[in-house]
Amino acid sequence: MPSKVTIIGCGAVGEAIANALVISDEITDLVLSDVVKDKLRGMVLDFQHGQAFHATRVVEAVDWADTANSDVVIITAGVRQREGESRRDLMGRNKSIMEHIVPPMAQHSPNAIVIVVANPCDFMTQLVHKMSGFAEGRVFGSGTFLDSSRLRLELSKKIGVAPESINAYVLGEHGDASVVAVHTATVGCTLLTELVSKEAISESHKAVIGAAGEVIKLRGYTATAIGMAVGKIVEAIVRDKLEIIPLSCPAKGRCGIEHDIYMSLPCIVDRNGVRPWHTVLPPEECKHLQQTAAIMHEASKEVLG
Ligand code: 6V0
Repeated sequence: MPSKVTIIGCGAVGEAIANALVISDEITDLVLSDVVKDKLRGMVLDFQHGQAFHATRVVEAVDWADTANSDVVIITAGVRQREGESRRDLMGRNKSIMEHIVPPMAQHSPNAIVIVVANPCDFMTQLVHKMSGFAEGRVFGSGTFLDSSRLRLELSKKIGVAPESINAYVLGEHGDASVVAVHTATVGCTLLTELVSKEAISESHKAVIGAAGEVIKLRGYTATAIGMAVGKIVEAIVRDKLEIIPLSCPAKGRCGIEHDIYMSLPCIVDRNGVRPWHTVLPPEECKHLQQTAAIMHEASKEVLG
């Protein structure tokens, strides 16, 4: 199936996603777009020089017309955290970048599925959805898919099994107020809570919350793992996989959440985008998500009014 993907914002994260997509060979056309044109041209040439090793045609977007009729648009344009900054600190700066991007993107690719990666991911996703006017399931954020991968890694170190064998979700905010779905997590067919203590899970969760900060302190930015995560989301779309992934989506009405906010909850992903996946959590975890939702709703007033 032909599939055209556009990445808007080709800094560290955009390039990591492009790499993941090209190596997976799942898409036919990849359009890279950025406001820094010389650097973009250099990146596109670098990808084209590897054209003999993969089937994806990589081109640069000279203008918005080059992005026209994309099946998937990935938005990573935006400033990133500096050491000590939280994701929410980026809110105002990245809102103005979205205001430049979303109207022409929506005009040129009215049927696209849009994946928002720019931070703060949940707030930017809600903003992009509102500005685009697209149907709900067609705009979502990468959310806590990456956080869940980080959690599986941390737990795998404690338990001594591969992260792939751990079915554990981080939900809620992609940020400091995330929530681990502890009671439904499994390792093989054993409940996680049978294998490790609540303290050990909470220690792993702490490591997840601190993970981005640790990488930023050491190398200045995070990009590689989010690149892989978004590559997997695109694969689930183009292969119509019906895969369940925690992604940033409208939360109102799920798990007792009453606020009109976006946060990560399990979604089912196919070629039409995402749909909520029936999720039953114990009351204390629902309560935790509801509390996070209330805090996020307050914070969202800065971008959503
Ligand atoms: P970067 O390397 O500074 O790249 C950002 C790119 O966006 C630059 O190349 C800019 O030129 C470009 N850009 C800015 N404005 C526009 C515009 N109007 N149109 C097109 N391009 C534009 O940052 P990096 O790639 O490291 O991070 C990008 C965003 O992703 C930041 O907001 C990060 O915080 C966020 N991340 C989100 C993650 C997640 O899990 N959701 C993970 C890592 C980073």
